[in-house]
Amino acid sequence: MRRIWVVVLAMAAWATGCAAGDDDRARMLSGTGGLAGAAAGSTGAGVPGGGTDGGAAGAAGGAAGAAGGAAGAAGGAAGAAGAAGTGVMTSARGCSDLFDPATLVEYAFDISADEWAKIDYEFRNRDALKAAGMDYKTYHPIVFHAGGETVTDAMVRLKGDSSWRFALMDGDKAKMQFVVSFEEVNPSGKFHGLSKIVLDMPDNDETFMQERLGFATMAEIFGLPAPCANSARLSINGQYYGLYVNEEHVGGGFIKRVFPEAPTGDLFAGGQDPKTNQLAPDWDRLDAFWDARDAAAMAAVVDMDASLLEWAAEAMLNDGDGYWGGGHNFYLYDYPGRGYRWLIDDADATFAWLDRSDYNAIYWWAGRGSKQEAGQHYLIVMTDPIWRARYVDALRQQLARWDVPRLQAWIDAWSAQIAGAVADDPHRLESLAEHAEAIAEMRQEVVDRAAYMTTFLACEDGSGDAHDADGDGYAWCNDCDDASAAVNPGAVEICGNGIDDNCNRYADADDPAAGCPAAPPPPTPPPPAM
Ligand SMILES: [Ca+2]
Ligand SMILES: [Ca+2]
Ligand SMILES: [Ca+2]
Ligand SMILES: [Ca+2]
Repeated sequence: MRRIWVVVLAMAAWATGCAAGDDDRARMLSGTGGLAGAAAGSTGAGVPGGGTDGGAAGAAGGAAGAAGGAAGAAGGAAGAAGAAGTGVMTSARGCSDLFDPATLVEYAFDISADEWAKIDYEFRNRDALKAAGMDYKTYHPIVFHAGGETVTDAMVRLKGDSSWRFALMDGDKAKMQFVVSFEEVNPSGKFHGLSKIVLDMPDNDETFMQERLGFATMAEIFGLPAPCANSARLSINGQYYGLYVNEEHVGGGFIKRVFPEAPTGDLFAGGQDPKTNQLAPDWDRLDAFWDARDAAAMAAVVDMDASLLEWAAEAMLNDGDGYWGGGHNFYLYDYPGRGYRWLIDDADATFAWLDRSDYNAIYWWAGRGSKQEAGQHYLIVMTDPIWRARYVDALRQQLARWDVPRLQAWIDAWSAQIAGAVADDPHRLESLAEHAEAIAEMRQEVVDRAAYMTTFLACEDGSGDAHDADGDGYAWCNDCDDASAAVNPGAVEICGNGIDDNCNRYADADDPAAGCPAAPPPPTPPPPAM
């Protein structure tokens, strides 16, 4: 139930943009939290044994402890990284052994009271710092432990965006999310082959593994690039702080792993912020990407086939907060010789997160009550008959890859693996009964989303139910509102009726193709009394 609450909050936050209300601001500025405490060395005891994932990485188990050894040579010198072994790579996907799915990783930070106070201040005053133009994600020194290994020159910073804002509403359950870096002090520093580790856990993931399952599905079910991930318990100054999805950072190292044959292209977060070739990305090419207004212009710079398979995979995940279902949260990689392709960014709003398995695979916004945008390039494809048909074909290909037993085996193994860490998590918001219910819903969604997509595709090719309830000539699968004959993808946008008449996500003046006059600006409020 709380998930619905969060969706409502998300809509409210979207509607007000970055301008938090006074109440929000006051709350976010309130005090600093506890936890400074003793700087004792730590790492919790016992690593609960993991189930197997049934996937390729199972063989990795046990390799981590061996550090040093033969594999260490592969990574070269890792600077002042203490006793850590480096360069250990396992799994068919080339994931670091730190992401072995059969292991529940144990991390610990030792951080001084002074540095903890600073990071806590940043956490609680994010919006104020941002508004003042100050960096609210600065790095702080820690001593980092992973199992029995120690890194003395690691740094940590906060991470998150909307998930951070929501966490601030959680009172003493507010959980920080982190990026751990091994390359701030020593630019070539690495730990188990990684320059950074991301610890992700938004407060609306009652399963504690949406992102982990989403990334694994993208990579191992669909064969698409996605960060390696498993789960990790984090202790801070000797106290258990919480459970996270332990995941690979997306940057140059990620690109080298997923595209070893073509690692030199530009990578942009959100299609804007360069993450590789940062000094000299091809801005002209990126301009051509954003200037595209039709499929021909788009296809001139985009790897269309790879991109459609990515979107179709996100549609299978029922991703409520990615590119397919929200127009944002994506990486764009300019694959040399093939063009831009979308890559998944976060996957923590997937599977049963939306509480409904039957959101339309094309008109995902229909009935969702969401303010999420539809992407410019997505709409180009969906309004072009040829490319739209190829997107539907991509859906067919991805549905054929869906593997219910394998996905459910992952859910079963991983939920058992993390059960103790969930129960003990001092920042857990939901009850254990709610957690169990969310896991059950996730398990069921694996079945239900595939069933929906099967029905959808049978409507698309006319082999199944293709009813047209409103009789406007567009079957339910091709109609954003099958209860209104005036609304369909062949209609003309009517200005001023508040309705997206032509099914391109935007109504009236918000529809760039409609030419409607802009709505008058809201009246200016009177100046405050002096
Ligand atoms: Ca219809
Ligand atoms: Ca209709
Ligand atoms: Ca309209
Ligand atoms: Ca419209």
